[in-house]
Amino acid sequence: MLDRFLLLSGAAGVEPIICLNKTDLAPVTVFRSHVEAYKAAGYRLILTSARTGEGLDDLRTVLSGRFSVLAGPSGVGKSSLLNAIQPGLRLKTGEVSAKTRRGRHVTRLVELLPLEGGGFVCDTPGFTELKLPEIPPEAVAQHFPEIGRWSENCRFHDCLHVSEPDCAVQKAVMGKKVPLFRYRHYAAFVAEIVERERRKYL
Ligand SMILES: Nc1nc2c(ncn2[C@@H]2O[C@H](COP(=O)(O)OP(=O)(O)OP(=O)(O)O)[C@@H](O)[C@H]2O)c(=O)[nH]1
Ligand SMILES: [Mg+2]
Ligand SMILES: [Zn+2]
Repeated sequence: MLDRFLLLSGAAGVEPIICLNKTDLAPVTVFRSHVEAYKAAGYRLILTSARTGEGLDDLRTVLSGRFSVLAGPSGVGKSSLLNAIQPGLRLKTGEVSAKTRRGRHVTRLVELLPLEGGGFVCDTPGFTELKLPEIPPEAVAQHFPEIGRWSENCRFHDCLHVSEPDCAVQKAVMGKKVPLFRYRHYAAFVAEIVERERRKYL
């Protein structure tokens, strides 16, 4: 879901900032390698907990003086985070369902909220499904910075880095220079876009 979202924001020209919330619920060791992978790729990433207050100053700083949209699945704590950085907002929040372990779509509207530190932030309803952007499959790699940076050494300039010969990306993946989970998502998105294009002409 996150990698889908990063691809969408990249294609839309919106600067993504990753916010990993509820850090109080898991020991750092559980997410450290993912955090390192995204940071090494060049993404800005902040760790927060609306419960303990961790990272709230960072979040406030990141949001101040610009237009931002807080997006993510239902129940991750988007409204709770905004309440925590600015209690006057009094946004409604809700428990995650014990049965499905998902949020309950508490926020119903996209709201543009003025921030005390300047700027505006949109709280949004959690999404359940994300379509990939309307971009050609060759363009996906440029939105995966740690993958795209190898592609200039591929034999073919329109290499999709999936099964082509002399592919510098596939070599980098084998050499563990690209995190495998990111490459897998990259390859899945390319396949999904190729399939979507194919269906258009059926
Ligand atoms: N332990 C823990 N719980 C949190 C944290 N942030 C939010 N929660 C809880 O997670 C649940 C969902 O929070 P919300 O703020 O309603 O989530 P949301 O992302 O706005 O959800 P939607 O509006 O449905 O998209 C609530 O029970 C919050 O109290 C956190 O940092 N730690
Ligand atoms: Mg909400
Ligand atoms: Zn390649």
